[in-house]
Amino acid sequence: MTSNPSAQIHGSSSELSLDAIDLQDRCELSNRTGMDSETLKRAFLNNLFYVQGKFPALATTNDYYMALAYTVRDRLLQRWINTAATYTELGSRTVAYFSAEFLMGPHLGNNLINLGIYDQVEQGMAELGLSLDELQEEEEEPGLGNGGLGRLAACYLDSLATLDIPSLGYGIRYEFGIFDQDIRDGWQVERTDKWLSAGNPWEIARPEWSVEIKLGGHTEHYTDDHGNYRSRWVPDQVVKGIPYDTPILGYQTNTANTLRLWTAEAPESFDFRSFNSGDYLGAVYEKMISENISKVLYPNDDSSQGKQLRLTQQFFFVSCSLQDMIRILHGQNLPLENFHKKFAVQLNDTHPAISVVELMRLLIDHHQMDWEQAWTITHQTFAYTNHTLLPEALERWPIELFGSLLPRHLELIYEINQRFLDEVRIKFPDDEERMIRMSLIDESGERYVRMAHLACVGSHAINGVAALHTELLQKDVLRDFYEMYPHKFTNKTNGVTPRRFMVLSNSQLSKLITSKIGDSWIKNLKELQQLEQFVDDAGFQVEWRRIKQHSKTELATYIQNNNNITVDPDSLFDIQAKRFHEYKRQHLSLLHIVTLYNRIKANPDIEITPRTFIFGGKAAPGYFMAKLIIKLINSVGNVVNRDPDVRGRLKVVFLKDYNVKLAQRIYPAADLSEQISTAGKEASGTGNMKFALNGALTIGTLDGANVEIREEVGEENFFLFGLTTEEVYHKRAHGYRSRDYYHTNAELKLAIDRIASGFFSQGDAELFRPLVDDLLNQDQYFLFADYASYIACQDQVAAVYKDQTKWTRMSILNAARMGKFSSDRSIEDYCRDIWKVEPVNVELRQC
Ligand code: F58
Repeated sequence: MTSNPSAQIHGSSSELSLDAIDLQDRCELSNRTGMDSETLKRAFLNNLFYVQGKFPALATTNDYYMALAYTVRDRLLQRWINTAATYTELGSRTVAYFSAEFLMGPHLGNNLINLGIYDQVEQGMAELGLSLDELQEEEEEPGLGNGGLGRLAACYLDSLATLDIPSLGYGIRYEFGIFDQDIRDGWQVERTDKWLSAGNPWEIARPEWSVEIKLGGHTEHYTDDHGNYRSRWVPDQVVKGIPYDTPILGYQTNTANTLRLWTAEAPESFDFRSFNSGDYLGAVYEKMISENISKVLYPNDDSSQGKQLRLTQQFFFVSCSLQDMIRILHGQNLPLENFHKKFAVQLNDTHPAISVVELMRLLIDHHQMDWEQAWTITHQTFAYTNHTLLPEALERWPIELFGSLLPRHLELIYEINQRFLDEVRIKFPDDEERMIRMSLIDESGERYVRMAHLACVGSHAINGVAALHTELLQKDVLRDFYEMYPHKFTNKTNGVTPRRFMVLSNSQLSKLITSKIGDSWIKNLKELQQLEQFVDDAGFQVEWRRIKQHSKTELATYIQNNNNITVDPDSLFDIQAKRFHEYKRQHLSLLHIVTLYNRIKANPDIEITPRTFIFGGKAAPGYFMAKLIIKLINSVGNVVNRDPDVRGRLKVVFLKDYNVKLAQRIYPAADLSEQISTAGKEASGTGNMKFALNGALTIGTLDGANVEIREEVGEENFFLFGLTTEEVYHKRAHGYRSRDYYHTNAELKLAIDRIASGFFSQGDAELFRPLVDDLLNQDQYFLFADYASYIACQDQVAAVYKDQTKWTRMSILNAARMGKFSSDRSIEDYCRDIWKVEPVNVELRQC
């Protein structure tokens, strides 16, 4: 085993002569590692001078932010290098989390919390006349994800490090992340997210570990020296993958794991070829094409199928990562046969599923392994997490496109498929229909490669992300695979990190909790249960309420500054923050708003609980209906917020550009969390967990993790409404007619008629017609069927809110009973049941 301390991240076996650093040098390191307020300040000013090249009089806020970020990074580096050294020496079994998205959110605050120096740094900055809050605002967040799936990956990295599990996150370093959202005239407008333009102090490029990726071309067949028939891939394009590493520090531990993201570049040799032949522009063009690969994150339209660049991105990062892992294996002098012993790879949905084939190709074509052994290693390596129940969201690639980009992989898929279908035939003889359904190739019309099938066949474990979701996968979406391989299926209910979504974002509530039960809940969220003993303690209730009120006031100020809308912090803050999608039913909440408005218009003196409805979220740029719903929210807001009859009792706010930063402001300020998807559509949801952890009550359907949240907090502390999944299936099967509900529910009819009439669109009765027509004629997400139950439930919410003691009690119980939903618990489940990996203790060995 090498003693190179950085070999797991550096992967080289050459000796680094740390011993040559003499004692004095080592102690000078303390300027870069010391954690007391004085040392931190000194280091900060040093970085301002030597890294930013500024003295205070000329420094901008960004200079200060950068200087602080480097000060923090220095402290991370010491832990990072020690962690890598430890893993390398021990040859530790390592989790590789493969994900096309990592929605990390800003790093500064989180790193300060995990290092345990937040308060010192805040004080130190204040002494220098700087506000830590302002410096944190300066950070451009890396928005390298669309929503829940990408954020889950980020929470899991935090928990992996906190639990001292050796792990690497592998993904793509998109130059442009999820678009920035503007609102113009009520419509969503997208802007490019240039998150790297001011530089990224958290990453380190590692060009020395670049790898080459082949694309396109054709295959050739030949007989090798041992007389074996073999295939060789002759690509027509080669690109270079360059890794950029970001340290991921755990909470109160020395473990700092690595997030390794790949950037695509043209290999120099390609430039040269064109350049030498005088084709300078050709060379530059080549470079441009190559660099496109990691240029932009795909927004999640459901129609992302058939986009060549997306398949290229997937293959690119998977191939880079697998080659990198083989390099690490070799660097630790481990044989390739041990690949699955060294690494457990988790496939975050099907986006990295091509890795099943790529690992087979690397083992067989590059390392001359025989098929059986390669297959054993491959399927022992991978495990697959499914995140969706929407059939239209299951990835498939047209064979033509697939074969033109990855000709060798298509051959291997045919071979895998043939062997797999032989197995199916043996287990289920004479069941041709089943073979057609299960095949890796969809041949019902145009031919496609089915990525979910590939992931199921190539993995030893398959999981859903909430109990109901896993059950529905087994019964419905992946039923044939469950019947074939029941032992592969497990549930792994999602979780969220309490470090970012409590300690950092709700420091006052966190401090109150810690003052009562100590701080071990931060690493062991189940301990929150001890709060139950204070649920009837009047003093505790007052404090709990005061903190909620404080967060609401802060959000009210934000709304005033950003939307120029005055909202009352005493009103009920009713919040729905998530991606816009019809199945999530933001428009069901809109029907509630319009209903309340209609009640006021019919009787302006009606007794009503004042509410502020807050929405946040992005719609995929090509998703017309989702964008129309955003427009409708803003249109309804324009009318309701100004109508004197309303007397400020209802306010509707759309917060633009919902991202991790904004989410951290929103969760602490919520009274009511809207989790109102059609039952059977939301795989899990994780916002639902973050809201409840911060003391919001949930109004929700029996969907995704709502079911388990309700089980935990108690049905008396959860506002339940709506059809169950079974009822939805039943209605669909027996001819659902939304119009019947419209005709029989007067309030629903009035709400729809108001929207249809052009009342909210300055008389334009055409604007919202697509939405209204869809609801009246189709309503595939059953808004009308759930409307009455939703409104009745909301009336109950309003009544309970009037009793602030009761509400506060419910709020405390919600937070106290959220222990299950820590991502630490999720990760422990994965480690035990799927990855079979143990924690590794890291000692700090340098100054
Ligand atoms: C989400 N999926 C689920 N997909 O919708 C949510 O219920 C779950 O809690 C979460 O995963 C974590 O398990 C999701 O966010 C995407 O954003 C895809 C990105 C790539 C294109 C297709 C959508």
